[in-house]
Amino acid sequence: MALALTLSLSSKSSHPKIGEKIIQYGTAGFRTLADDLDFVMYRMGLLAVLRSKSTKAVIGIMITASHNPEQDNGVKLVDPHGEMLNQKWEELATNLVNVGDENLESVLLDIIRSENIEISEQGEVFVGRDTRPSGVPLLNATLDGIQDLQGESRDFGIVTTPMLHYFVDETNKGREIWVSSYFAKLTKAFKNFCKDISISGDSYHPKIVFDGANGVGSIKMEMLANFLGEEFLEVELHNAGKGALNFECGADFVKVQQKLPRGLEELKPGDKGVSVDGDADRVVYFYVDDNNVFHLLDGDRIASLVAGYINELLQECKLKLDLGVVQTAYANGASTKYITESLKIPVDCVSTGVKYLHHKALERDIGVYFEANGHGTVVFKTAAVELIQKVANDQSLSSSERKAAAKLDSLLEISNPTVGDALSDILLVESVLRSKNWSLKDWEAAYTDLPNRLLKVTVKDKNAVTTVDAGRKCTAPEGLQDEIDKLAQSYPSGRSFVRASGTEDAVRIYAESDTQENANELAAKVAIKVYEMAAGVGEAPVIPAM
Ligand code: G16
Repeated sequence: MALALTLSLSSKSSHPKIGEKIIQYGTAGFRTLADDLDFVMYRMGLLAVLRSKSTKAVIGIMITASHNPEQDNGVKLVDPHGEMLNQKWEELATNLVNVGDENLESVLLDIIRSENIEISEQGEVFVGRDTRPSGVPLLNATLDGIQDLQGESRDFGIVTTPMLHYFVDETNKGREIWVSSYFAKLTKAFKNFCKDISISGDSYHPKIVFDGANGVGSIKMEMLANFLGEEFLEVELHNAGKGALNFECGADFVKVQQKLPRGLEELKPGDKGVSVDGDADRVVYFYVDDNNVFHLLDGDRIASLVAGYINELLQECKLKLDLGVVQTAYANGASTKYITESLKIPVDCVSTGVKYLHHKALERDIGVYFEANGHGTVVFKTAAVELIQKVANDQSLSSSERKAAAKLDSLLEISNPTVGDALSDILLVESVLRSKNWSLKDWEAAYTDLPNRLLKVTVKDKNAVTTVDAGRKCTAPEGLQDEIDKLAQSYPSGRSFVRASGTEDAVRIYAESDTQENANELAAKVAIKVYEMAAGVGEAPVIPAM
């Protein structure tokens, strides 16, 4: 008879559960005040070892709260191909985190049994963290969890989230990795792409004015710039660590506030502004025109730029591959119209969260996915890349066909196929702009965004706000959707929806209309409805003066 399995968790008493509030594995893992996370990290260390044993592959743990304020922290688990954690395991994670200390062993044993895990199997976990000071104690809690189930760990220290995803994927593909191999891969592909393109005229400048959100993005961007050399891309670094993380800077601030980040107030007309978020998995571009008016080029713009260019290259090299774009409800209506009607590329709309976009995009030969907030990448099937490489090397084809295929091959090599990656996305955008000899103004000319506004409202319980249809229809509180519909219909080209954030304790409100004033007003009116019908807390939203 087999002996009953028992677990001895020697560090459990050092990481006691605190608080009674149920916490959920949200849009991108657990995220809350860093002070409340010690036991969560310990338990995620335990879970990651089980996931590793179950998949017989390396699993990643990224300690980050990304775009959230510095006092928050969080954890994102990375699956074997570098993708976000499998959804069934998200549920196991939520359950494991919410159970009392006295039941921890039995819940772990349930997972071992239900997932048929061979406990003697080796378990290996890669760990990385962003620059938050709370990252170090939380790392120690994570390592305790890994050790308590006899897992091996490899600590990469301060890295961007997409770097950790890349390391997990590469290792599981049997390739040796070290921190600089990431930069070497990106820069080699970018230099290859650039080799036959000469820069002339006044439109494209190989220079960016970079807002690092005072986080890991600035550290790694500096390294990338050193690898590249100024002739390929000059990087003027700002918000490189002296101020508070994400405070009035970074991609989320720039996208939501639609204004220049702190430290870049003096951006000159013609300069290319670029902001990343706290763990450098999102990026947005921006500039000011001669009248000092701010212009934003967000994730929707990146999707249309990159997908449009890939389409052109496919036509030039006469390859018929299935190319598609994936967006969410936050995508500007004008971008979706432009991609489907002008570029003639199919667009799918899925729920918010890179995990949903990524899997949808994988259904295509080449899938370009971006959330409006600047989170996205390009994914592709191995067979598609092999076909592209075959064309690039086929001497019987014309030189223009071969060149287009070689460019496409380099472009796909620049992209991070595991998850949205701000640094790789910057090189993707720079590749396309360089190839087209475009300024940001040229890029922006493709279509005109519908004016839009994002707001958030804090409510007593954000889970009381539920949605269906990729977050576009609100099912509770009862009657809220009817109110939103009535309001949206009363504005020209009005569109609005609300959903509970999966990363912050808030309900997000999105509104679009024909003018910025109307979009602002519609968003505020919907925010007031949310506040009234979903038990808002704090100050009530107000309608801005016109
Ligand atoms: C995470 C997710 C993104 C999502 C964002 C906001 O980004 O990875 O896919 O768009 O949260 O989600 P929510 O609206 O649910 O708060 P990050 O960069 O914060 O990790």
